[in-house]
Amino acid sequence: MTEKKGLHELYAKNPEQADDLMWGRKVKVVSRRGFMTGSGLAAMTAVLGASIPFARFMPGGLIPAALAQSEETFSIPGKSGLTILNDRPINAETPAHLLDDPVTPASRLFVRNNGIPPSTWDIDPLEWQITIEGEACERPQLMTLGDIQRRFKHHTLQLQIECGGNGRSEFNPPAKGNQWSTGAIGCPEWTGVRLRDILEECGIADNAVYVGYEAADSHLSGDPTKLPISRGVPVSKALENESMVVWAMNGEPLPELHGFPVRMLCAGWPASVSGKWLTRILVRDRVHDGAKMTGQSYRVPCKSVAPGTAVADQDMCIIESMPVKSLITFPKSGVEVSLGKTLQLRGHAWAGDSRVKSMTVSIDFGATWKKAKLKKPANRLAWQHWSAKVDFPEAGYYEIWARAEDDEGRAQPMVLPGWNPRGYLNNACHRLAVMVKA
Ligand SMILES: Nc1nc2c(c(=O)[nH]1)N[C@H]1C(S)=C(S)[C@@H](COP(=O)(O)O)O[C@H]1N2
Ligand SMILES: [Mo]
Repeated sequence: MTEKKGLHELYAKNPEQADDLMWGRKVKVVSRRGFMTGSGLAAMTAVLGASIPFARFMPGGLIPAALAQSEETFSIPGKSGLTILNDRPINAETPAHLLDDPVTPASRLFVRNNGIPPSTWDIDPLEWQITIEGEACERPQLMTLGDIQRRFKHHTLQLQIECGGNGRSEFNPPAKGNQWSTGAIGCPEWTGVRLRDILEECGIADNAVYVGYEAADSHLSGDPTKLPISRGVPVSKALENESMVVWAMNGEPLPELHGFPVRMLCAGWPASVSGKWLTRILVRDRVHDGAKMTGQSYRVPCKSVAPGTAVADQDMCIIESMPVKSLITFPKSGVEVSLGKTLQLRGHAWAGDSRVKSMTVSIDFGATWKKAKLKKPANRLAWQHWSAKVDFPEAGYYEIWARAEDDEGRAQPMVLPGWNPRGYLNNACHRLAVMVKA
């Protein structure tokens, strides 16, 4: 991650917590013996690029001087090149050119935490417990992750997750919250079971309306009676083939920051519905009213408003499907091209619950558009890859604009879409700067 200040703040506030976040599952090892051992040490060694002969004397919560004093880009183990937006809780996004992979590797997936993640270094993932209950659950049950893996059919799907606030930084007047630019999106491959299979086992009563989650992370205030986030989806979305309870990402156990050992995944909707560190599934007889379901969270004005308008809670509607959007992931913005050379472009496009029907690019600020090649998704709710070639008529500064259109004829706006108080759903065209040299 690129921000050094973030690292120091993180350690100043809570060194042991920082160790846990930075180096993984070792915090309990540190507090018992006071020194670095185990996988945390392995992570630190990997980052330093050398073994630490006296690691047994190295106190927990110490920022290695090589990192603390270096002016070089610092990276959290398991993450590469992300930009830190906040360090308590940890929020980090991925620059567009680092999202070029067809399937997003763990090292390049954005992190969005609303609270403090649980310490899961010493758990047996198969013994992790999830209760399924709620007013509209006919046979409440407790299942371990082991039970879930044994009892239900496994599925592997590539599914996009995008934070509802992705693109927030461009809104004016600005909206509070993490100032995401374009990097709170990714599309890894997930393995787990269908949420529907679990719900059917438990019995969904006729009066079921919503399926909510609760999780093991803790509230920033430290108040144990408060949850940082507990959201959900209508039953119809929960029952879709692609709504899953997953334990693996790209064939590996979920990384800790992404919900180890198990999370929900309801792709195409704000990723806040995809609860990490899942402990409870609630079949509700009403719209779920957990933390960040009510008020103005993950809601936009039901009717569009002028920028800066204050909107009453009862006039705010829950965000469902995310809008059509795309990214140019190659080349990196700011690229220099020699006049006469064709520039190859590529990226991804996605459209919430819908499919992307066409992809176009412009080199003249949207005056004319050229069709890009667009691939089919790996499966429903996976992003689609596109590519295009462009030529430039003369030397100078250009912008490439990329615009996707979904199968219901909705295209990305060229400028900012509807302003809303919390700054959600910015799906404006991605722009890339190009300098053409004679
Ligand atoms: N338990 C829990 N689940 C959570 C969150 C959280 O803070 N706690 N954040 C949500 C939000 S707002 C987003 S955008 C996604 C981010 O997923 P990622 O960190 O794996 O990229 O997780 C969602 N699930
Ligand atoms: Mo989010």
